[in-house]
Amino acid sequence: MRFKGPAHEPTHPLALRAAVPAERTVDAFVEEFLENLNYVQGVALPRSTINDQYLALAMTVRRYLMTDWMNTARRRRGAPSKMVGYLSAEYLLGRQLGNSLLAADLYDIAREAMNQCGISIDALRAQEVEPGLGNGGLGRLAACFVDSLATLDVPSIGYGIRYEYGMFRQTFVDGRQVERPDSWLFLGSPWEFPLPDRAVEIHFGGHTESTTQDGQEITRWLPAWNVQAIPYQLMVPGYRNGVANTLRLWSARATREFDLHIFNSGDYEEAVRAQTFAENITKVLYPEDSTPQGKELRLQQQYFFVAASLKDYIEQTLPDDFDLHNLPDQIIWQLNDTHPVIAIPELMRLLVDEYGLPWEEAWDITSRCFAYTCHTLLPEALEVWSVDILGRLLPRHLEIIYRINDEFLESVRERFPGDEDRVRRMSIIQENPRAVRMAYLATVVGTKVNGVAELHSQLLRDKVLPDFSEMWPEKFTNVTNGITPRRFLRLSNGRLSDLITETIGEGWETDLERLRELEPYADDAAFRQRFRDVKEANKHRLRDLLITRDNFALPQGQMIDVMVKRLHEYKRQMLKLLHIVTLYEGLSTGRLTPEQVTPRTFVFGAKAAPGYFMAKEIIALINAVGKTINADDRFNEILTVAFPANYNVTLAEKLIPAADLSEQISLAGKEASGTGNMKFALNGALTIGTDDGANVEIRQLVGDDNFFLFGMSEPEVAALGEQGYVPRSFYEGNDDLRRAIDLIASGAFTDRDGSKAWTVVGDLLNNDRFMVLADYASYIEAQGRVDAAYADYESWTRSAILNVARCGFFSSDRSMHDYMARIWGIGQG
Ligand code: 26V
Repeated sequence: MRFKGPAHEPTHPLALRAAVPAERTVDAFVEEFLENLNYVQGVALPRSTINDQYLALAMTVRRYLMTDWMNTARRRRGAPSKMVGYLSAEYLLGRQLGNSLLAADLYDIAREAMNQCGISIDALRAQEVEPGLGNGGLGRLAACFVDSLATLDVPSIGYGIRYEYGMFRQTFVDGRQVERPDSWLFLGSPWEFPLPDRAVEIHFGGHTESTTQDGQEITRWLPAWNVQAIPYQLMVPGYRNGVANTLRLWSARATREFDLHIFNSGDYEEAVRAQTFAENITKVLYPEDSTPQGKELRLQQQYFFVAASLKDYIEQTLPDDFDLHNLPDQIIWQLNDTHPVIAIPELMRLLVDEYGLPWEEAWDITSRCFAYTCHTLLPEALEVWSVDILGRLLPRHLEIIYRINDEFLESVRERFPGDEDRVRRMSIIQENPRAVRMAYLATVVGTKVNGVAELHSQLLRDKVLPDFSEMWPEKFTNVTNGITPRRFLRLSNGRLSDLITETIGEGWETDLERLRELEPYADDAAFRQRFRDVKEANKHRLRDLLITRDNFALPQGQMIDVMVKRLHEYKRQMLKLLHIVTLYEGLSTGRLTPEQVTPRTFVFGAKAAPGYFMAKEIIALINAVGKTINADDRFNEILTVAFPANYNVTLAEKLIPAADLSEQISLAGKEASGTGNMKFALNGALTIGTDDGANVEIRQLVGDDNFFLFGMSEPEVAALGEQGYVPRSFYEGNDDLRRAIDLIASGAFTDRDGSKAWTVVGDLLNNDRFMVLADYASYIEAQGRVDAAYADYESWTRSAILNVARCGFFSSDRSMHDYMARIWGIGQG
């Protein structure tokens, strides 16, 4: 099926006019809202539920943005230029209502309109379940990037997967993580536009057949089964610029053959089973797990969405008579990590098998259409697909990968004759077990490979892909990650935003380097007071939220020290826990007097992958320590541990603006970038952090005086590893550390059952892959500097203001400009 719009141009003048926006007045807004409530929801205001009202409000905002959306599409069709296809298996979008109101500049009108209807707009915003279609930083980065692309009016489209169930909802039962399904679609999502008539068919399995025609070998793929990919479109509004881009998410549905099969066959149950099987493909987001291998369904998801996206673009976006040789002038596909890398053999297959291009020409095109972003340094996180699984699911793609590899290894042999060791190292196919290294495939074929922060890109070149960077140094580049200042400052921190606007004027939301103009105000006592008032008010807002959300009363007047991110050993939540236990142990035994301890609330937010045993043990331990400390009335005024369950974008928006201290304490060389670190600094928290990921750049920008650096550097980590790391020697050599660990191991926090604490502690003593114990002393020393600095609250505030003023670099708008200049070859923005 090829959908190309109407065969005849419409003749009625109304059908031809450009979309007209609705009037931007409170009255018009109220009218539109009631109209939606009555005629879309089918209820009258007095009988409407809060969900009815939320849906009607969303529909109303959507109506205003829709004209931008249609006009953007129309304008781009009129002046086609090279575009970006962002391929990502994850988009962690966060709630849409507030962001849409902000982008459309309708917030004040909507608030007043709702007031006049007797409705609290905040209550309606709270009704929205965020689409959590991602695991963590990688998915949120994709959401920030599409926001910036729209704000910069870059012709682009985001492609992804419409998971029916996104990131699981985390609850704690006896302090242990329990996962519940995230049924974000249950009450209806007003933001998506399903387009079932634009479905494309995606094939799987079967086998290939080769024949020779006129001396040419022709290969045909004879798949065994297929599913339909239904596109769901979401608007991505730019910030007050009349632009809306598209996010196209694919949902799997059984093909009509299944229906027919059900109808015709007597085996009704079997037919329904087959249907369920097809629809399982987009049922659930895979939690980034401890073992990425052997997840056939995950490979199905990956192929499903990229095959649908390529087909959608080639068949439905390009003109019918398009010469595919010119494809690289029309589109660059950005591969967000290895998840969409199967798009490479898919494009080769389309060009060679379906469009009949010679292999060499197809290769020339394909090798200019893709660029690859790597988001990790951990070897176990680099995706590989067993040849068995890949060959069973995508036999033709496996053949294509083999041929790419053969030709590539030939070129390695030419360049490095006799170096078979290198050939083995660089092969896209790994031996024992035989598997396809997706990062290598992307590196070999892509025009560019980038890391996500300076240090990460350097380590990527030198340690992860050294042979490749030696072969093609020009392929490698860096683009430091960024965050959208719209959501993570303007929307989430209205008070600070207002103070900024009052001080330096408007426009900083789209030109974040302008925050530099705040620098002189760091020395202005009156400004500092106002800045502190903002922080205080944000703490109150967080307090209110945690009382209703978690029935947790955040104490007042304590430093708020926050570590929020996925639970992973390399991120070292345990380091922070050891600091807490050290303070508690010191206070309990009287070695520390209360006066020596800065009153703090230690906040954690973290989900563990359901299959990641150690991460779940750490969560249980944090909760156990928190329970004991919070219940100990002796230290109520000094130490508090808060671990609100189900950390997500919505909670981040409340937590980050309230934070005084941001914990970015991964082992150097392990965190590719981090983006939470940027959000905290931009909201005026100071960072305690290692020289890792984007921390390096944050520290360079804000200055050593305004950043608490600790821990080994990456070369020191490497050296200690080589020399043979013995964690127990650090335990034995540091009294505070020994006492903290002994206290945990004694069972003091786990109802006197020491064995429960032993898994975590035992691993630290005997293994400690991420060198928590080696960095402990340095961390405790840095926390001492934090306390000392906090004691001088004027100077602390000064540093916080300078953090805000100097972090404009971390706008994702800047990241997008860098991608355009260094990777996409797109000139303007
Ligand atoms: C995946 C896995 C799967 C197997 C077990 C261990 C493991 C560890 C990490 C990952 C995540 C890999 C991809 C990822 O999410 N990277 C994150 O990307 C962010 C955006 O670039 C970046 O800020 C984070 O530092 C990086 O961890």
